[in-house]
Amino acid sequence: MLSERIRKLMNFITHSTDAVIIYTPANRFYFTGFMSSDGVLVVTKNRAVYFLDGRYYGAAAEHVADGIEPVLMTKLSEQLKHMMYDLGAENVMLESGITVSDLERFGSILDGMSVSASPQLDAFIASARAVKSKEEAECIERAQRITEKGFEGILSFIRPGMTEKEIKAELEYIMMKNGADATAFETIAAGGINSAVPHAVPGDYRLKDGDFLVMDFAARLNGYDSDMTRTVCIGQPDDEMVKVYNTVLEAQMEALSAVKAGAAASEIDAVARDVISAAGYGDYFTHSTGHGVGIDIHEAPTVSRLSEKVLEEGNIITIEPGIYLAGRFGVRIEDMVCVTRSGCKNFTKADKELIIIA
Ligand SMILES: [Mn+2]
Repeated sequence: MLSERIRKLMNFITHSTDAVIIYTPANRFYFTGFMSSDGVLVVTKNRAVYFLDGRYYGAAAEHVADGIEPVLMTKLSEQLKHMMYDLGAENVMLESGITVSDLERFGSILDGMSVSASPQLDAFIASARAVKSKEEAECIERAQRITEKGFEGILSFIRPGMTEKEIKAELEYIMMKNGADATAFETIAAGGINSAVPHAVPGDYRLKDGDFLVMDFAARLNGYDSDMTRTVCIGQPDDEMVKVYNTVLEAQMEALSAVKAGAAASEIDAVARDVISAAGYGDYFTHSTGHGVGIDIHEAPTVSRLSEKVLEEGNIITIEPGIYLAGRFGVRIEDMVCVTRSGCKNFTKADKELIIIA
């Protein structure tokens, strides 16, 4: 029995080309269910052959998805050439995410065939990956539970005088201790004026009273990411900080309540943006409202002004508006939700009222 993912890919091939080579790690994992640093998955109209080196070949035999034939990679160039010549392949597609040098390498191995990087293949895979299975959604939700243990733990750890790097280290330590395989990305802990930089890198800045602290962090579990951002205040915020915080929160809640299957992603972005613009901060919401999350931390669908996607049941997306006042402070609040027919299931349970660290 062929796995559903491979079957859909074969169907795509039947309508488009003779064979595809899946080479990027995230897509290899998606189609094979097996994580490895190297490997070449070749899929034709009726076969899925996974070339793996000696480090992975043995384990792959037990763990790859149904219908995939693991083959020990001895001399890939010869093995691949033979397979394609036997097939009589003329057109071979690769993902456009591969490097130019890899494209050239496969092109020279398959001399005489048309070997091209295909945006259509990428679009097909991105759409497939954007709709999560029940198992994938459960895994992402479990990763999010670990992420939130990190948040609970960090709240009793933060003190004025600590550096952003200390906050980052502790957050990651708590997530790892609670079962994370890794962090999904480099943790952001941005205090004071650094909170106004959306992708700040934690440094030696020491938190002081009156600072916002933006923390964007996440656990990875079994190959899947989670994602979350909270902004807390060290000591008492001033009136404008409270206004900005509540504006971001309102934008986030409004956008969340607009999420459902059939809604345009651009419309969700507009809901958040309108709340922020109405409060006078439209120019300071400088990124998109959200993104899909899965094997990659940023994947389809993008929740932005320019997105042409319509949300589908099973999409897992973030809703994370922010306001960034350069040289002063910034606020971002991010939840991760699974799109349902009538709305969404919010995987993020942590409180969103402004938390003051006394
Ligand atoms: Mn995010």
